[in-house]
Amino acid sequence: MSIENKIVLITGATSGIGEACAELYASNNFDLIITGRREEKLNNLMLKLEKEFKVKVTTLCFDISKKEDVESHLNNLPSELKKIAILINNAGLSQGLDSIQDGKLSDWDTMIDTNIKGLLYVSKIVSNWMISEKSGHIINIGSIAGKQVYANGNVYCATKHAVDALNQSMRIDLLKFGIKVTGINPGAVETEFSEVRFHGDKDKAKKVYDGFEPLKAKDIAETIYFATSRPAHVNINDLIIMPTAQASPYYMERN
Ligand code: NDP
Ligand code: 8X3
Repeated sequence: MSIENKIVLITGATSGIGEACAELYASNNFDLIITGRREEKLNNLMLKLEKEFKVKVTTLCFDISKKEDVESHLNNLPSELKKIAILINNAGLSQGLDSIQDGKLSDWDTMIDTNIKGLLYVSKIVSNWMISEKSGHIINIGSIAGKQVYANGNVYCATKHAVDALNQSMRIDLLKFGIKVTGINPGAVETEFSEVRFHGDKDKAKKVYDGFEPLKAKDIAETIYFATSRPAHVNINDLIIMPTAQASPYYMERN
C-alpha cells in the first residue's frame, strides 16, 4: 500500500467495464477509488485487489444521480486521495427499449440523471482537483449510441449523445490546464448492461448477444489503459470500438 502510486477514480466499478478497469489498473500498480451503489460488491473487489496487487483501494458507495451524495462522498476524501491522475466516468445504464410514445418517464429520468447529470456532478468536482494539480486525464464512456441512434433507443441514445458533446466541450474548457479528455465509445459489450436495460430479464438480455462474439469488458479496459498510457504530449480524443461482427447498431453478422 502506498499513497505514492497514481490514483485512478472509476465510477461504476461493481461490474462490467468499470470492474475490468479496476482489475487492470490495480494490476499496473495504480491505487484506486471505486464507486457504485452495491456496497458488498465494492468491498469484495477492494479486498481482492488489495490482496492480489498490494495497491490501496478506497470504496465510495453512493448513487451518482444524487447530487448531495456525490458531493459529500467526494469532498470528504482525505486531501491525498484528491490527487486523481485519471477519472473514468463509466457509471451509466440503459432502462427500457421502448418507443417514444410508450417509454416510461421513470426510465427516462433514471437514464438522464445517471448518464448525464451524474457524470457532470463527478466531473465538476474532480476537474477542479485536476486543475489544482495542473494535470489529469478524464475518460468519458460514451457509446456507439452516442454516435448513431437506433429504434427505441431514443432517450439512452440522447444521453450518450450528450456525453459525446460533453466530452468535446470538456476538452476545450480544460485545454489551458493541460488536462486530457478522451471519449471511449463501445458497441455491444457483454456485461450486466442488457440485464439492467430489460429490468432483470436474464433470458431477454442473453439474446442480445446470441450468434456473435460481443466485446468483453476487458477489451474496453485495455483500450482505456492504452489511451491513458500515451506520452504526455499525445491525447486520444475519441474512439469507437465495435465487435468485429457489428458494423453499426443495425448491421450485425449473427450465425
Ligand atoms: P454494467 O451494468 O455491468 O455496469 C454499470 C455500472 O454502473 C455498475 O457498476 C453500476 O453500479 C454503475 N451504476 C449504474 N447506475 C448507477 C448509479 N445511479 N450510481 C452509481 N453507479 C451506478 O454495464 P457496463 O459495464 O456495460 O456499463 C458501463 C458503461 O458503459 C455505461 O456508461 C454504459 O452506458 C456504457 N456502455 C456499455 C455498453 C455495453 O454494450 N455494455 C456499450 C457502450 C457503452 P451499481 O449498480 O453498483 O450502482
Ligand atoms: C450500449 C450499446 O448499442 O446497446 O451503449 O446502445 S447499445
